[in-house]
Amino acid sequence: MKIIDLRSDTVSLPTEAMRKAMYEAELGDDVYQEDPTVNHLEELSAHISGKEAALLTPSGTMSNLIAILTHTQRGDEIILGDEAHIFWYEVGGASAIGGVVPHILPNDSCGGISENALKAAIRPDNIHHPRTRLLCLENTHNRCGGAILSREYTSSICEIARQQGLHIHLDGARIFNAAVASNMSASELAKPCDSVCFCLSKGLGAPVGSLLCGSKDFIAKSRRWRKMLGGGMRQAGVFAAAGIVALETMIERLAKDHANARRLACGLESTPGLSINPATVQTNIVIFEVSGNFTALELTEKLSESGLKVLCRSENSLRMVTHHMITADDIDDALSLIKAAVKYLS
Ligand code: TLP
Repeated sequence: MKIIDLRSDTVSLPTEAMRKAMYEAELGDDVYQEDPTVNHLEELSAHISGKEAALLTPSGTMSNLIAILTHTQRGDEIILGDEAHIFWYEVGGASAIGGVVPHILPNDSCGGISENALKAAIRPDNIHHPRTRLLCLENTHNRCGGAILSREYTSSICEIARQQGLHIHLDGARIFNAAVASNMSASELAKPCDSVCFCLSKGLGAPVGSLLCGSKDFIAKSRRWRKMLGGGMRQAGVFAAAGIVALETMIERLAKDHANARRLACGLESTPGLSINPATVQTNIVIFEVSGNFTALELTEKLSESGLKVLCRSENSLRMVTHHMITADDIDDALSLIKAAVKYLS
């Protein structure tokens, strides 16, 4: 049976060029900063993100945690959206390990936080309050359906945060999707932020890795946190080599994933029993709702039996994510399977 896996872009496998680069990679001990391939990837990443330096970590989760640890002290407060990945899916590490207080503000459907809500949330200097220290943003925004934070929005919200002495971290796990879709460089989108991390192992198709980018001083401190968390790796050049190929060859093609996501959304819109507004699909994430007589879990299970893997988000909502292993024909096949499953369940 043909399997079409749309649960996430994290399921995408490395390309032939990546596998070859991994095999041939020049290696050393990266804890001594002697792995030439890691060093090259970090230099390239600093350049692409427009920051002074970069640090390779095993995952987006570790990059976000290290950023929070480096920007804050125990007892500080961080501000983030109520749909933020850091809030939902990172095991509460910021609180458990960093000892920070999350102050959650409502995300709008575009992944933003209102400027007035931010102004009201930043605490005055008072012995009773935690110190508000960090604003965390996310671009593209996962739980807001891959929405893009525009450069204008990011600049203006960061301006408010900065005036109040906050640092700003951008979870840019999918920043290149935002960059390609808005025809702008990742460095422009990340410019107003002190730090940004991006992932190699999502839409870019590499097997492992995330890069945390910021000033030289920030990255030097982050390197110590990475070691403490057990993220100091030895011959990490084995997978950094794939990351270099990812940055050199897999960014521009993300436009195809976005076109496939729109194709999927349009097909879903015309399926009775499902609801989605295709105009909200800006990048490679497609979130839709079931409005019929069945639950999202029932649809997920039915689709899985026919070889289509999707993610069940809640009782009535599902997610699909396009990536480099998914073609337009796969999208058409997926739509046929969905229409058949919906008919069966209705
Ligand atoms: N997101 C994963 C799951 O954790 C939900 C996915 O399948 O989308 N920031 C954002 C915005 C992310 O979407 C993710 C992964 C991460 C951070 C964490 O990255 P990893 O999985 O490398 O720790």
